[in-house]
Amino acid sequence: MIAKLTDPERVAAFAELSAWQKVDGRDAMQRSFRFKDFVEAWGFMNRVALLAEKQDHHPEWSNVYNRVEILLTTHDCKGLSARDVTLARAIDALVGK
Ligand code: HBI
Repeated sequence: MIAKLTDPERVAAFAELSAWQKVDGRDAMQRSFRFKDFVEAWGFMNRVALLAEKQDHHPEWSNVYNRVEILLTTHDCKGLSARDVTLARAIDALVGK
């Protein structure tokens, strides 16, 4: 069973991952992305999908044309865990933060 982030870990995570926001009513983190067009957005989603598979940790996400919304939380512990931080870091690296 993966552990939920402690409060200090959560504070540190949001400080580091400054492009990610808290989610009202959920122990989760979310980030919005906007790309040149749908093909760029789709390519990004494909790369995130491969990261998620490699990490065995999957986002809750949506796409409208050139926009992608990603929400990360860990189902197993019903909140934010180190897996979310790891995936968020990897996603940020795809877009150069
Ligand atoms: N993705 N976000 C998220 N949370 C999980 O708990 C999770 C997952 N992907 C796969 C996964 N767990 C597996 O370890 C099984 O628990 C399904």
